[in-house]
Amino acid sequence: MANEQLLILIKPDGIRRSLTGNILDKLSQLRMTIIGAKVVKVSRELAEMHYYQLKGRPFFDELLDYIQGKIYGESWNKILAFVYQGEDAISKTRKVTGVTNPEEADPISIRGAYGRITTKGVYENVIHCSSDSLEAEREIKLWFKPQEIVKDIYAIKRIIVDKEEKVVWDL
Ligand code: IDP
Ligand code: MG
Repeated sequence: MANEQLLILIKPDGIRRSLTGNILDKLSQLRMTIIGAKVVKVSRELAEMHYYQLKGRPFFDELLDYIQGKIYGESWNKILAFVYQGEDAISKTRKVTGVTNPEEADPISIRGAYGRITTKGVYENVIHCSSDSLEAEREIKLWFKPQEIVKDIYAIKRIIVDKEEKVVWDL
């Protein structure tokens, strides 16, 4: 079994419907540890980079509006971002999360219990989690700076910007 880390996002619908506690409770059953956590206002640029593989799909623009909370109004542009670590963390989290389509997800999974499809066809599936370790690395480096994570998980480098030293991911 591998010790893995992954990115987990509680999407704007999860926050709006006050599901944070319920979701974290289900995740805590997996005995992973949190090594990074923050609230993020999602820019269009960040949304596009996060979902770059889905560019060109018919639901892409709606997906960007959804992950930025725009479909609920400007004040709902916030998500909670976590880096979790644990043995086989990715497959365990994917299982408790459930499949992408909330109507097809196991009813006791997070998406099955709390997700829905809106009348406009948006999958409100309340949570994102990385699907494999390569995706996890790309996503964690996109959402978090090295100093926002309490463990050394990927290589870093020190650079000088405006005469000040900065620690960044060594991509
Ligand atoms: P995942 O979140 O289960 O890994 P992906 O295929 O990576 O699923 O898709 C990313 C996100 O894009 C989904 O969580 C969902 O929000 C949205 N999405 C994917 N497929 C569809 C679709 O067919 N209709 C509407 N939204 C979709
Ligand atoms: Mg995915």
